[in-house]
Amino acid sequence: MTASHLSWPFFEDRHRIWAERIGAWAREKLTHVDHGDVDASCRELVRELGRAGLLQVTAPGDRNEKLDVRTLALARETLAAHAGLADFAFAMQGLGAGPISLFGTDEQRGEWLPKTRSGEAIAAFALSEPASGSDVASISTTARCDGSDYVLDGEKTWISNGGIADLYIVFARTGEAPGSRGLSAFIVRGDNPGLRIAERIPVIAPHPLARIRFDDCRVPASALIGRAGEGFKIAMATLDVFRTTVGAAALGFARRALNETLQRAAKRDLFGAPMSDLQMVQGHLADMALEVDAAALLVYRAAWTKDMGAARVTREAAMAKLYATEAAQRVIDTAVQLHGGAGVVSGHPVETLYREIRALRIYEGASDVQKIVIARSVLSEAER
Ligand code: COS
Repeated sequence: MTASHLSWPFFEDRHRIWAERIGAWAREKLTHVDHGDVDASCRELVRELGRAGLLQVTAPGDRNEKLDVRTLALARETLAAHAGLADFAFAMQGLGAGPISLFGTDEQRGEWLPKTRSGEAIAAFALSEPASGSDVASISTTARCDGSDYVLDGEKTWISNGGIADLYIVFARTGEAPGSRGLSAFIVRGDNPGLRIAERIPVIAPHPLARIRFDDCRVPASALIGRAGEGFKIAMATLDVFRTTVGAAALGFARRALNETLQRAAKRDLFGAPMSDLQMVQGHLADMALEVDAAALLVYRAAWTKDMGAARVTREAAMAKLYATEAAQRVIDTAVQLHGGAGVVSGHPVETLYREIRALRIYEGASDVQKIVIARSVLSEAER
């Protein structure tokens, strides 16, 4: 697979070394990922990634270090190109631990980050609810202050790693003010009494996913991340960092689809010549390559901007995620088309990609939400 983008000015030598390291690991370890028992596969992938030291980058080692978004994005792009489940396992360690690594106290960081970075603990980010996915401000799970504890009641759904996570970051209403200003973030242990997996949810690209109930779920006040009432901003700022990396995973899927298609176009004869001689096929290949490069530019622009110290990358991250995921869907659909019947056979790489890409246009902010974010940003700039 081409790696020419690594010579772009967004990257430093350490990124090129990192891309080579994670690429070598993926080529060796991801030849076959079992999707029969995704819980077992995910646990094994987290353990293996941890053992190889590759999860160290998912959270900073100490308070003075920062998450490097380019490093995360390169990892997701590479892992996704090999196996969607490996990308998922890596990504969730970062997103799940994100509120702790970005806003946690020294005690919270010390207790959890060494474990998420070594693969010893699996992390989950519990924000969405049956009645509020896109509209975060309307969350109805409550956290009531009771002495020196908080008591959580309510339901979360579409929670990745639900059922296998050792820690859940749970966003709940503490009621300091209506709407977005009355939410808080909590660390809840997977075995905390009152936390129950209500339903495991099977999806088109299998990975651990669940609906979770909280009934009289009591956590100590030390489980609160940041201050009470700051939950919405903690969720949004965490998503600002990790949304770019969703774009990176989509980019990895798209690159793989393009690569599979280039190989097929060169090898398969059609009307007495290689498929790649047909101008109609060339037109498709040109569109695919263009969309891959455009997605890469937006993804690494957003990652670089954050790494350079920008306080907010809300717009850049939204653009990266929106464009890269939508473009990858088009690229993969074309790949399936150019593979003909082979493209829809279960287990074929492009058939797998076709299922893998779909959720990325929905999770961590659906494409429609990204458009709202981008429009608000350009409108507020125009008003200034
Ligand atoms: N970083 C820090 N603060 C942010 C922020 C960000 N990225 N985005 C918004 N805020 C702040 C705002 O500045 C505002 O602060 P003040 O109250 O002090 O003015 C507050 O948060 C509320 O912001 P806003 O009015 O924009 O909130 P809305 O309820 O209108 O919601 C959207 C905004 C729709 C963009 C938001 O709910 C969203 O991103 N939804 C999708 C969530 C998602 O990704 N869900 C999938 C589940 S996660 S897998």
